[in-house]
Amino acid sequence: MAEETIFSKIIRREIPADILFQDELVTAFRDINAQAPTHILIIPNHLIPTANDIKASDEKALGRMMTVAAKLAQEEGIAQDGYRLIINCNKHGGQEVFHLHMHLVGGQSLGPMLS
Ligand code: IU
Repeated sequence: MAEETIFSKIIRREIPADILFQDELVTAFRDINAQAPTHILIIPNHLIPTANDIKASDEKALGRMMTVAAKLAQEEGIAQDGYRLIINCNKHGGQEVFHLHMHLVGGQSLGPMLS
């Protein structure tokens, strides 16, 4: 069994976070260390540690993450100009929290890559 992270506590609302969306599959909340005017994390409610651990049975939650990203981009007013969706994996990807999460980043021009 993989170790829970602080994100599980956010999902269960045991610690505060600025939650923008939650349903039975996913939770979305503002990143505490925003790198752009909009910086939201979208995560599955069940623990998937890294992209390496994704299984076919996770497809419904992963699909919902994409749908929620598109909805939140509209709500944030960044859809037209554009944004970036990022999933970091392990050391070379710069992953720090081992509960799979997708960053929705926008509200400014991001350049060729987010470092
Ligand atoms: P990474 O992809 O694992 O590097 O990103 C982790 C992100 O989680 C990072 O942007 C943190 O600012 C963010 N975060 C958060 O929003 N709330 C928390 O309690 C913790 C990390 I710990």
